Amino acid sequence: MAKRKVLYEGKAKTIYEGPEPGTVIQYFKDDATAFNAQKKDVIAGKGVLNNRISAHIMTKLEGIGIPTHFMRSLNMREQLVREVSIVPVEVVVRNVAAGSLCKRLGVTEGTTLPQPIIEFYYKNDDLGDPMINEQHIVSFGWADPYEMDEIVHMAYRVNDYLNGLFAGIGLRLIDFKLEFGRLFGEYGEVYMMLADEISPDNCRLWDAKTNEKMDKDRFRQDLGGLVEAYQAVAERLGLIPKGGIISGGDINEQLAAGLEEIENELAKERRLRGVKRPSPTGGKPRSV
Ligand code: ADP
Ligand code: AIR
Ligand code: ASP
Repeated sequence: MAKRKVLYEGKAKTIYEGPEPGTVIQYFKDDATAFNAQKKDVIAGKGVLNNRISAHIMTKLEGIGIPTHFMRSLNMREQLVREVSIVPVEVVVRNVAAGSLCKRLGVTEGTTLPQPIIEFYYKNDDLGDPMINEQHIVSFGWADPYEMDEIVHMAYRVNDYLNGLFAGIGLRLIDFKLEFGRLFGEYGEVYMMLADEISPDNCRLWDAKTNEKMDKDRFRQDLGGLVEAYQAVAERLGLIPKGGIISGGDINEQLAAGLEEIENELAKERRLRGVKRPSPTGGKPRSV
């Protein structure tokens, strides 16, 4: 097979040139990083689980009308996605206080927030992803007020939907991070869509009964058992058989490979729909 061109080597994923113009391949690595890559490790099987979980969640979100970059699963570690121009803003939605919110404001971890809180961070590793607000985003041209309206609207919808999805499998959605990207249409029109991944690498998920952490905090806080926790999430979502597909760092490749078809059956429908999407809302921009 011809060697594929690497377009971008990230901390947790590699982006390869896709088979057709306008597409790229997301390859999920086993690398885990935290605190702006000051802490690093390789955790066998993490990439396989995140690939599957993210494919599933993106498919579900498409199903409720949220445009996403996801097209279809290719194999255990890869998915075909639409190539987008990433908005350099990390959108964090919080339901319960944890992580940097607690550090910054002295709030006790686990405090339920009276309403979901949206935060923005400038996606820039050299600067350590500093927190920003909508005025920074608009002033520096990272997104315009109409796009911010769309982004905020989608972020709330994703939060509502995912809260229900996870509650249904005994998990509390504490917080999560989203990335959005622009797809340029034939006539210069712009479609804003959800990109990157949604997985326990960028969501905090606690067991509803025990409050056990089932996300990347297991790595950040040296709690151990990361793959077991991610497997339990995938298992509860019905994506892998009971007992899991990874044990002692070994991946049951045959079992893992056979699972792709589930997502792809759903993806067929999506391919028919193509990239044409309703044009962005023409509503008034939010005052910023
Ligand atoms: P990081 O850049 O923080 O190291 P990753 O290792 O997850 O993160 O790398 C994946 C990169 O690909 C991210 O920078 C993300 O913004 C970018 N990306 C995600 N989805 C798409 C897409 N559909 N098209 C182009 N780039 C994307
Ligand atoms: N996140 C933010 N930057 C990278 C990631 N993965 C996610 C975390 C957490 C949420 O955003 O995984 O779910 C908030 O992170 P923090 O560190 O600001 O509390
Ligand atoms: N992945 C990011 C990093 O490497 C942030 C994090 O998840 O903590 O720093």
